[in-house]
Amino acid sequence: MRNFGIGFALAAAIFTVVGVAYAAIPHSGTGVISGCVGYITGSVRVIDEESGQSCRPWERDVDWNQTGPTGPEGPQGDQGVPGLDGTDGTDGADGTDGDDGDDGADGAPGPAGPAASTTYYVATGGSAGQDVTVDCDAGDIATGVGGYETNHPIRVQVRTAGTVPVGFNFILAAGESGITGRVICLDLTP
Ligand SMILES: [Ca+2]
Repeated sequence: MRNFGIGFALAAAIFTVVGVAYAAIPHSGTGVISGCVGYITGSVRVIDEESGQSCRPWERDVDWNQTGPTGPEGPQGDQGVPGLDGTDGTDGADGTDGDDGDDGADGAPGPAGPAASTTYYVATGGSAGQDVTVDCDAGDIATGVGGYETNHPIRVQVRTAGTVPVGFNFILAAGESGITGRVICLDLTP
């Protein structure tokens, strides 16, 4: 029984040491795994440097990092597929008025107007026992006058529209019984 108790205690102590060593490799602060390489034998062993272990005189130190250095940048990937069209933007504000344009070129000459009228006609009027008014048609111009009465001289007065002569009044003289007046009209409104 006594030997069994000693053996159990020894096993427990070894387990404790192994547990501590396992917990300290790699180094809890740096993550470095420390080891030693025999100069002659080339044998490698890992040590718990954090708990104070060190290489022996016939060994040299060697360390490994758990995490290696960052690798080189990888090659560029393939181009992605085109994205979807965006939504239409909102209308912009109205612009300011532009400058006035240059004057346009002169227009073509207009068509020739109607030939001046050279047509005349005679307007006639007459009545027994009273004065007579004879006018040209509306828009025409009175250019001359004529008339007759059998036994008496004829008295006439020009009639105007503004400054335009348009007809004549034929006025009975004493003793006259009737009168016929004639006006020569320039036909401006054929
Ligand atoms: Ca006329």
